[in-house]
Amino acid sequence: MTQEPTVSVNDVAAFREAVLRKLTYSVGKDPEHAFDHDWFEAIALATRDHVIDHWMEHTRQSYRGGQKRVYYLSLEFLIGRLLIDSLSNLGILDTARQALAELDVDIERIRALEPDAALGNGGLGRLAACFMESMSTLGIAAHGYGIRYEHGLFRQVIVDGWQHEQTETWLDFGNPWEFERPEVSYLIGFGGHVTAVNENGRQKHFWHWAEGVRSIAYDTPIVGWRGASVNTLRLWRARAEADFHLERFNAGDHIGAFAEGARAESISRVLYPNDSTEAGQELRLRQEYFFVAASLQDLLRRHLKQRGTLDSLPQFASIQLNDTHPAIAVAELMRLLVDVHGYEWERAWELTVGTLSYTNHTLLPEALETWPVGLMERLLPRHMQIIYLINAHHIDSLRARDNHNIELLRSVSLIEEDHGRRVRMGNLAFLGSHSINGVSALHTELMRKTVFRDLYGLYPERINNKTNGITFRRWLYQANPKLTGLVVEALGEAVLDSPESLLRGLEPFAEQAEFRRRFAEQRLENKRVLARLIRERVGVTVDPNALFDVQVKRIHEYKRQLLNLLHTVALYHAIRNDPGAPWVPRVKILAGKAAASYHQAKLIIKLANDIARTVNDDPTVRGLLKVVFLPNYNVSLAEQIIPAADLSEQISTAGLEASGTSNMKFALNGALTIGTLDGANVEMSEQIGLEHMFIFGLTAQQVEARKRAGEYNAEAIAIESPRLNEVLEAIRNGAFSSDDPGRYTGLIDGLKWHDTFFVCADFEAYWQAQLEVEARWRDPARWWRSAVLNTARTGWFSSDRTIRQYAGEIWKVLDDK
Ligand code: 26V
Repeated sequence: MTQEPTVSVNDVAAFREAVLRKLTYSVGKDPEHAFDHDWFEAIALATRDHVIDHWMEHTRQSYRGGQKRVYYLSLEFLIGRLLIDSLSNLGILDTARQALAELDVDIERIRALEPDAALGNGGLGRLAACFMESMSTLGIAAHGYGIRYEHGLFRQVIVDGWQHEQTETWLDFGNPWEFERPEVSYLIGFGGHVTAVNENGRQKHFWHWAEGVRSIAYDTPIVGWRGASVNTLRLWRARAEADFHLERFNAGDHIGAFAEGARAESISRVLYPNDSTEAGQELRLRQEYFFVAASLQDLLRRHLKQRGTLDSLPQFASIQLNDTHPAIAVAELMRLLVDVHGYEWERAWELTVGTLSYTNHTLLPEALETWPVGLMERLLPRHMQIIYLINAHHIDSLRARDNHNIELLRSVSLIEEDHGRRVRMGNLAFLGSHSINGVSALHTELMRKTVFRDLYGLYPERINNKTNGITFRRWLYQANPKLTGLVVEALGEAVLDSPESLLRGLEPFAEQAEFRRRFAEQRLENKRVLARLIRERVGVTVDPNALFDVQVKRIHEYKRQLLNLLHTVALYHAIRNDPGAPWVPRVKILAGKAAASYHQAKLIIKLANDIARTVNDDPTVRGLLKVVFLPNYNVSLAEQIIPAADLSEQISTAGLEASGTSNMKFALNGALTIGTLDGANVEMSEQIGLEHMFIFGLTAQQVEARKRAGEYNAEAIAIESPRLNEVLEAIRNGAFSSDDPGRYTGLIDGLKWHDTFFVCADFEAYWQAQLEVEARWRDPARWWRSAVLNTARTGWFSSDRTIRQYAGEIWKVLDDK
């Protein structure tokens, strides 16, 4: 094998040659006959070579240095595209751009060819991806562990206004970033039974599982900023132990011979929606156990190889559980320590709790995972025994503390007795972890008061807050090169390395008219690009000078896209009633996917599209209001929308959005937020200043008080507000659905009878806040001053800050980070 020369940062010729070599020898094409996709592959492979150099060096270093390792266990990693990310973090984006230009290849066209790695649903998965990048940037020795889904989150197509789901096939052309590691493979058991034997006076348990599934590792290197270090994201694929049953095949059962294999491999076939209550139960549990078991075996093997004993596990390994999806790790680690490595129960428990920590990402009761005891017993019989034993120790220790409060015992138990017996994964994760964190100050406070109130009473020192963050490399430098250029021009290159502290330096520029003009100008250019995309994708022409009012996120009732739509209709009515008034031209942009089984969310998408059609076609509106629903929201689309937004909609019912992370992305890019005091919006308002945001509506406390009082009557509110009433009646009576006038009767009646998410309660306040938005927009000096200050004051929301806090306070790695 020939050693290929590596390219230094400015070596355009070397990069060009490297790409040509990859095109010829790895892709097998000559430049004249290469398709764009061939170029993509050649460029990705040439880029990957650089990554590998850093990767190997870093891996060697971390072994040599004996650093403590962090393991981030997550069922989701919403990575998006990696080409520009890698080039940019390696510092060779300009080099590559120039080299490709010399080859007559437009990097922007090639960039768009890369499929999104959509191995996540939304914020939770994207957070995991941002964290991976920050851990590499900070030089923390970390491994991400998850599943290499063949099909990521579905592709959303809109037909006649309705969402349809198509399978996502991101691997169709292969994946140039990953390395298959067939030699890194574990056999994962399911089902069967447990026997116990007495060995030297000690019970030893043997799990005779009935079905074995092979896990195969696929590694993707994740490069930090300026190539600081490179960590590994290890994703597992499920493979049948034997391809097919030869005897059955020979006996003529040509389909049945493959059935078992198909069942095994279905584990890594498709990502589950995280926001649907109707998820197929058994396969999901199999996914959870599969990736946890493979990951734990892998990391214990690494630890043993390096340290020779598991006694030092908590000292040299930290395992972060991303929500309860990997919570079975508590029982699996106990099983490995006790049954396989021969530890005494108490010692194993110490090691387990010392190593594991857990992040909670939602308080919604319907989202808290529980598994039927019967299913657990059938699929993971030994784990069920272990869970019972953990529970028994736990309850005994409470009784020993003289606690006989039945209500308390019931609430902190691992087993829920009320709705058929179920295992509570949240309680299991809590008990088995030394740290439990929420993802914003408000969310953590509510965690202490609600879901974990009683466990918090028992272990108050365990709960802590780690407010989410975002990686600025992707969400500012790569997504918004124009704004980045302006910021660098103002503050110097150093701001790219330390935006957390240096971005604040932008504050004085907010007072300069010339800077504000240029700030507005870069936004306008981004808006022109988005306007073109909108025309291409949905055939709607929008004016880039209009206010771009954006709500992009998963469609869920608690996120209240409906409130946004009610405002849209109210504005539409107001314009129609007084077409000559000096209206602020506005484009409402919405995007987001609904879980396939979530009918109400799908109906909201249909309503958005119905409203869009009616408003956009209405000549009396004269383009003052346009409504756009952009299909198939994903990371790449977010990267195009967010830098072009003027107004960011963060309008969840207070108390229900754990943090939100798009709120941070918008503010960093200089959009102003209209939002409730929910999740991280609260801390954003502390950093940015209330006067540079549009905060409205009930607080979490007020929502709670109203719920408790039980006297909230949405219909009465609607009757008192002629504006709201008119909107509701119009939608209800088919003003936007003449083809099916009854389409929204149920939706609107439902809102009046049990407005679970307080849409009507917040409507007037929202309308007023939107009036303030318009007033500010009419005064460009004020608007752009606020916009600049939003960018200047969002530094704290860097995921580097978040990761530094995890590293210092939970993982205890590298105190100097
Ligand atoms: C799950 C479910 C399942 C049942 C139906 C309703 C429902 C609603 C939401 C979810 C998602 C749970 C976990 C999650 O994705 N949380 C998100 O995590 C982000 C990163 O911490 C955070 O910014 C978001 O606020 C939070 O919703």
